[in-house]
Amino acid sequence: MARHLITSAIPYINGIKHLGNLVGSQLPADLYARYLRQRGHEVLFLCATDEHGTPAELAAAKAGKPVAEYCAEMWGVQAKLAEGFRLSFDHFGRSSSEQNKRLTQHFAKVLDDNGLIREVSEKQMYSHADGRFLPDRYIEGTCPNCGFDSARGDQCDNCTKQLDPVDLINPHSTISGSTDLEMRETKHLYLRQSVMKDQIEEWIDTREGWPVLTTSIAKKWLNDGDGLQDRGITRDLDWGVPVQKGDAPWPGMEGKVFYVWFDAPIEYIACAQEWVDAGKGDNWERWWRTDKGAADVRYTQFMGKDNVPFHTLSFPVTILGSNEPWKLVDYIKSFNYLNYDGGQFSTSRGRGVFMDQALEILPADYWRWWLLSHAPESSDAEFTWENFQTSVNKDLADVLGNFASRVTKFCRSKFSEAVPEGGAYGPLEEKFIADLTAKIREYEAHMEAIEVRKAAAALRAAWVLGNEYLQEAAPWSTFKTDPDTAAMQIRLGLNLIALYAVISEPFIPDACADLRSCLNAGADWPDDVPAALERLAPGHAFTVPEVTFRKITDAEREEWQARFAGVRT
Ligand code: B3M
Ligand code: ZN
Repeated sequence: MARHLITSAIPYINGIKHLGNLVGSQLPADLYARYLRQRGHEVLFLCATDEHGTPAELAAAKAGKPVAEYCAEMWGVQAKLAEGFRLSFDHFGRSSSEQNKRLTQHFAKVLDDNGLIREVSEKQMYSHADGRFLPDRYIEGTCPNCGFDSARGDQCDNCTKQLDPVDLINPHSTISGSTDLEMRETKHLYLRQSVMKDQIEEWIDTREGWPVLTTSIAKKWLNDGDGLQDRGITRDLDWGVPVQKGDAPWPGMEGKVFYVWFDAPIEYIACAQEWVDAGKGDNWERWWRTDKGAADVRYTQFMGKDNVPFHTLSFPVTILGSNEPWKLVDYIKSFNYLNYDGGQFSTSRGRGVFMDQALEILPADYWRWWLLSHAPESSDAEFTWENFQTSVNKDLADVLGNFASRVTKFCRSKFSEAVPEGGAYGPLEEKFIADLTAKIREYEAHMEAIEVRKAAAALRAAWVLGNEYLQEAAPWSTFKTDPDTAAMQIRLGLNLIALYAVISEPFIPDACADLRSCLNAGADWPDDVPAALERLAPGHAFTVPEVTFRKITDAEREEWQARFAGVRT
């Protein structure tokens, strides 16, 4: 038994997330958290909303609400959707919390004490047409690195390079479209990332077994071009963590806030404090302070590939630069993008299926299964309605659901709603149990390595083994000549449903809970597979489950395809 801290990248507050966002961080993080809990580990699984920065300000303005009110409301919406998808966070916090404000100001102070912050008088884009300084995201232009013509002032979506607005070629305001921009003098704080380049590089180089996607992105920004550059960590905005040195004012920084990417990862820590302050835990330091027990914690982060530079470079600079005993991440699992039906999911353009819409049309398990079994791990993946229909109908309805329904219904009709007795296993059963054991061990290995697709494939294969066994054993014909053997086969089948309802839980928790309750079965992991297959003893009562998974019809598929072909309004 070990202790595992797990965080998912914290979703921006501005609006409901699409399925591409979900599968890129929160959902696989949940898969892993559920699995580890089932295996008896102590888990703290945290997520929060990312509430600062210009996107929040903009969205609130658009909704005609004060930004604090807008954020509080949207936090509620996102928390409810997270519940709907059965994301099992121990706490779903808010980066606008008091805890995060204090901690962010604390980090700024210690970084400054350690000589890692410098004040820079710089010129910033002021837009005459808009009458304001333009935050990075409100400026678009051509990327100096790759030539992409809609690069934003903070980052190029095409090549993922972190940018500053002044780097852009031909910049314009995205508010007014105006190119009447003027560079005006203003003072900002810079985090001296450059002086920590060697330390960060050494840290990255000594991470063992990290996914190539994670390390390659990190190495690229460490070694390409100008390497790890100092980074502005303050902004001219109203909404955010006020720039202070701890609880003291920071002369010359009045009216400024910290950059959203400075305080957002700090929320991972603050969230653990929120968890304690909400009365759900009693000690956050044993998860986050290596001097208070967190040295024994294994910390895993989940995120989309666009977030990797901030988690491999910027946040570690904050942590290491503080010289305080904070826990550093042990493993970063990153994901490529999920595309939608021939294009990209897009929040700004409302393209694709969003979390609320998904739950309106089908229960969470259907989405969880498809998304996780098609997780964009080694490359980008694509959601198509055809593929979704096929996977759900085959894997969930035909293979798992059908198995559960056939076995329980046959038992009810030929024996009773209780596990029949039957004789001893024959060679067919011995071979099946050996194969199943091997498959489950393979599944566990993939789960431990967070190989999501491979884990899904192994789980599916374990379901298929059961179907093949049933097909071969054919208790419905055996019953006619040898009811005792048929009883044994059904006893095994019922136990197998109970076993599936445990090992499939990280992927499809609702169906598993239903099946376990119909079978009056427990949730212990099948460490010993043959023993687990004898847990439901002869005479053990059960009820036939309602349809566990229904099929998606062609008519539904077409309807949804048409409904989600356009742009969300
Ligand atoms: N909110 C970006 C995103 O949702 C950002 C992640 C912050 S993680 C500290 O993709
Ligand atoms: Zn670029």
